[in-house]
Amino acid sequence: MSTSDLRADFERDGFVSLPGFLGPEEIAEARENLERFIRDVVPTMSSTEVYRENVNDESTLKQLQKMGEHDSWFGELMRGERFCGLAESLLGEPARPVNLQYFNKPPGVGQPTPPHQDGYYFHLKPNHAVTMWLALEDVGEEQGCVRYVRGSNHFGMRAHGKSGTLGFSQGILDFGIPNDLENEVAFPCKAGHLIAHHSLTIHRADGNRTTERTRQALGFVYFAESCGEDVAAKRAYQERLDAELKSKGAV
Ligand SMILES: O=C(O)CCC(=O)C(=O)O
Repeated sequence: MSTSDLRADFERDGFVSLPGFLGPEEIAEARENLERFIRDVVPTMSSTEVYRENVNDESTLKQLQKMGEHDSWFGELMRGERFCGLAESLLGEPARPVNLQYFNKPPGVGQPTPPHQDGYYFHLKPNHAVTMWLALEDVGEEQGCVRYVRGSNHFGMRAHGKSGTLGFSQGILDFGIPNDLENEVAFPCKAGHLIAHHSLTIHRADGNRTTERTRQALGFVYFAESCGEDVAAKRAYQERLDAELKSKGAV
């Protein structure tokens, strides 16, 4: 698909889907580096950047933040032409790499991702950013694949409130109305499949209903260069959240 067709789809639907964006050898390399990162880098990270479903059980690792800042291999992946170039094509302007995250739903305990818009967390004006989600393994509906509400990027920011979900603290309070579920599209992905959504696109995922399969992915976040970021509001929000999680013993 040409870059202009891709961008037109992104603007119309609020998302695009690129099966086979990375090949099997590239995914194997990413998984090797992830293993190394979890073994060598995670022990050096702050507890507020490492989320586990059960704080005392390493096998329940669900989310990592800022991987590109902690490790040069992931830093280069996030800043490199392959991903950053795609972000710029989708946004229609130069883009700033902001975060590289790991998303897992461990078997048996992986919780649903509440419906949300990433822009609610980003504090941008205008809200023009993209998140790309790369499947590191085959992810079916039963493991909790990502679901996008088609066209929801055209209707601004919905009201969010506390979701009670570690890693996705805010969710859309009135999800379901008027046509959220009718317009929802599920994205089961094979390893290497990349899906990408705008910061105003509503999305969610079910929990992992399997007892033996993980649900591993990487999330790449890019802000359009023209966006202003309310850094003070973002920092204040993050500090409140970290304090709350620490006081509950969740991190
Ligand atoms: O992996 C998930 O369940 C959700 C990921 C997500 O919300 C995102 O990439 O913005």
